[in-house]
Amino acid sequence: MTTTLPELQNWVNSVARHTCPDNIRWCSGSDDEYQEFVELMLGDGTLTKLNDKTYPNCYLHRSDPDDVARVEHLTFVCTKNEEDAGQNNNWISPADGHARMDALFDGCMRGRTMYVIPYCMGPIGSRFSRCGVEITDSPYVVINMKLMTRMGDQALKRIEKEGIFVKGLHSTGDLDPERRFIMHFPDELSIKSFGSGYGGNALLGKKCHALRIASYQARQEGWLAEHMLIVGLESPEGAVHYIACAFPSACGKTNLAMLIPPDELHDWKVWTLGDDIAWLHPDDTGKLRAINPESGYFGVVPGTNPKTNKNAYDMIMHDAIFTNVATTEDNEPWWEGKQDGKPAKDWQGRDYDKANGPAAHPNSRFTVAATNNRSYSNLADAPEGVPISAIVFGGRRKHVAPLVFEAKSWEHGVLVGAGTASETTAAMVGEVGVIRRDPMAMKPFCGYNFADYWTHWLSMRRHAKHLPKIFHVNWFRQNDDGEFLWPGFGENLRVLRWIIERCEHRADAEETAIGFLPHPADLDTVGLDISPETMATLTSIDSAQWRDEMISLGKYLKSYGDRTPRALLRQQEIVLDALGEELEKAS
Ligand code: OXD
Ligand code: MN
Repeated sequence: MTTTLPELQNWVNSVARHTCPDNIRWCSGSDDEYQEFVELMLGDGTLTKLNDKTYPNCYLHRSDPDDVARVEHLTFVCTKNEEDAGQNNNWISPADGHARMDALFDGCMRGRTMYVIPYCMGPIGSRFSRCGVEITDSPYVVINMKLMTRMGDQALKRIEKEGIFVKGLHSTGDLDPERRFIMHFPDELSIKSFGSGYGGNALLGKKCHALRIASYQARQEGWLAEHMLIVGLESPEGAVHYIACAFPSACGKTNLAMLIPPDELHDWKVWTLGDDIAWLHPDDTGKLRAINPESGYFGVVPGTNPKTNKNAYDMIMHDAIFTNVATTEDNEPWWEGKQDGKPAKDWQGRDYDKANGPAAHPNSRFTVAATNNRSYSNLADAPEGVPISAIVFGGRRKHVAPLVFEAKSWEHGVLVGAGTASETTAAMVGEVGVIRRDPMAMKPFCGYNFADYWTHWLSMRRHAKHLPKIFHVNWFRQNDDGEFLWPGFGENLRVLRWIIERCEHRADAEETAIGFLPHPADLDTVGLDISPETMATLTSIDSAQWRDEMISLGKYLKSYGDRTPRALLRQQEIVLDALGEELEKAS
């Protein structure tokens, strides 16, 4: 198979001349092809079959021990002007970026097969979807892309019709961390990634295309490409609200997207549209509609069990790829928090020894098709997407941030999003548990200057008349003994219920300097073992702490210089003034 599109054919030819593969394989995306690549990898040991009785069609891949997470410090946005990439990105000029990458790619596929993967991010028939082609020398990438995107013949047809596609070039190289870079050329709609075979570094449709390149395009075209899950909540009366939630990596997006209602709310239904990325477009009526550009989940495995996420636990028991988990004596996958079985081999394939640390890598992952999920919504395939009632930001905060609050306006909500901060997790290379600002949970993924990004968010007012309400949640508040104050997981539906009832103007709240907070009685806590004192802590703020928070946010926003939108700084001043008044009244 080749293509009728000269631009694509010429690009493939020129990459082949440069990288010198032994073979070129155009991927059709068929099930037979998936099986063929699985067999190939079983043959060369890059995949092993897991227990076929208990985990049918499940496979384990062990990555290089130095290649286990996204590498933000090696990720670059190559805009013409450095300022356009912003201090939130590493920058190098397009010419230098290409030169550095081209030197790495020179002859790198000798002895290997080059796979050409046409893919579509979003439903094939949707005007909101965008296509790309990834060229890679990794069959592991091909089988993951098959689960994560609409890949193959149908995507190629669309690309040939449209003539526009993102060019993603990837090679695992020699996996030397010293020779590893991920570079984005947004003006050329192209990506070059070398030296890693892991997740977002290698599956170029995900973070590189659907967030970094797409956010850049979205700004030019008046829409938003965001690091958000999309979930539908159906009340017992049958009303469905869709909400989009932006939390940093490994902060529970997958769990929230497929939440199981607690017993007390058993007559509610939860529908999963997506667990990681949302593309939000204004529609003709002035509402924001969301599609999930992905068609699968690449989720963090540790902690998944029937209590935390039964839907995920069940969906990864068949037709799943595991990366860097441990295995049991019976060759089942095993991870910390599984609450069943025990490890025999660790994620590196060594006999398990506690002294070597966790059995499964903390950033070990599953890859599954979204249709494996019991709560999958068919609307994930709807070309027009779903209307969004609320946008929810959140982070992992031990202190300061209450359980939930509502922004007072869109502009204030943009400030709330820009102020998102969270403790770092194992999803990225670096220290874990340090608080860092992660505006809109897009710190690693915004493909241009954050200041321009906030301006763009504020400008959505011009593009959509009926914008959703904006909220902020924090499931991770702790007491002085380090215990979580809120039970989380399925119980989070109680908070989401308040959110949608606020959207319907049915729930009460108290206006404070930072936004509207529920009174404890506004949240349904029936059946929860939670004291009134704890509820009071979760639903109130410490004005002095918030004043510090706002001062530090103001400094952060101003660190982006003249480009920081005045309207955003104005919002920060309004909150700061209101906090000052609150403190004065209290003294
Ligand atoms: C992810 C991430 O893999 O955000 O989704 O790191
Ligand atoms: Mn993510």
